[in-house]
Amino acid sequence: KVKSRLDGSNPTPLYKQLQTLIRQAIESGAFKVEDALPSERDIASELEVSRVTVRKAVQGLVRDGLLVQRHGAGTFVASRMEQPLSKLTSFTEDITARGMQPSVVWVERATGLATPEEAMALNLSPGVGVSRLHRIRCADGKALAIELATVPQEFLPDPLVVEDSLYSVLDKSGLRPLRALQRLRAELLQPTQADLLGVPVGGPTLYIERRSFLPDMRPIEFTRSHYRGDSYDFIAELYLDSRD
Ligand code: 16G
Repeated sequence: KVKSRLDGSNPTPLYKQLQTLIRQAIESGAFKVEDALPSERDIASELEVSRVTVRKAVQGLVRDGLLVQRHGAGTFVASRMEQPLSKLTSFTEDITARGMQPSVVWVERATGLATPEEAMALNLSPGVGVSRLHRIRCADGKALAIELATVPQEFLPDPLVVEDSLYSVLDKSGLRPLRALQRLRAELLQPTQADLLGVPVGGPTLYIERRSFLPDMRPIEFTRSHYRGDSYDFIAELYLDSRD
């Protein structure tokens, strides 16, 4: 029984122990996406802890994006984001399409000289000027990804003109990417990244690299992103090759 697993003599605060229990219940599938959590009062009496403890635990998990609170309805297990892999859309478009509010926290917005990796990815000579946009991408205030976009300075002379959406700025100059190559791999969050996303160090992340091209095939963007592994599902539709 759950009760025996909250331990007042344990140096870990009770609300943290409760958070661990709820996380485990979600991970094990005992609580599923969109399931309602029992009421604060029921959890408190079931586990013999104060309602203050329950509230504190729940509030922390809401901040982490694991639970959502709906006024008058209660607390629910948050659904994960589903992101199609085959559409060349921008973060701003993806989030807006879900009825959420995108926002940006800037880490850095500056020009510099292309690193060997960037030069290779963008097919530039090493040392050519680039604009870099390093930012945290959020939806309804929750940090979902860290993104470092590198664009040849030729196409984006002043990175400060990008206030929220890179693609809308490029679009206005007739530079909307038409095609992209994307690579995904699993990584563990490093301390700085975990800090920026506000999640525990060593948590899962999907590292995504996107190279985008203009209609004339010139590379326009090399973007390295870390998406929260606990919040994102990337989905794709597959077809059998036609064999005629
Ligand atoms: C997405 C793209 C990123 C692009 C950004 C533009 C992935 C993995 N990455 O985050 O390459 O730079 O959208 O979004 O999908 P924005 O127009 O909102 O700045």
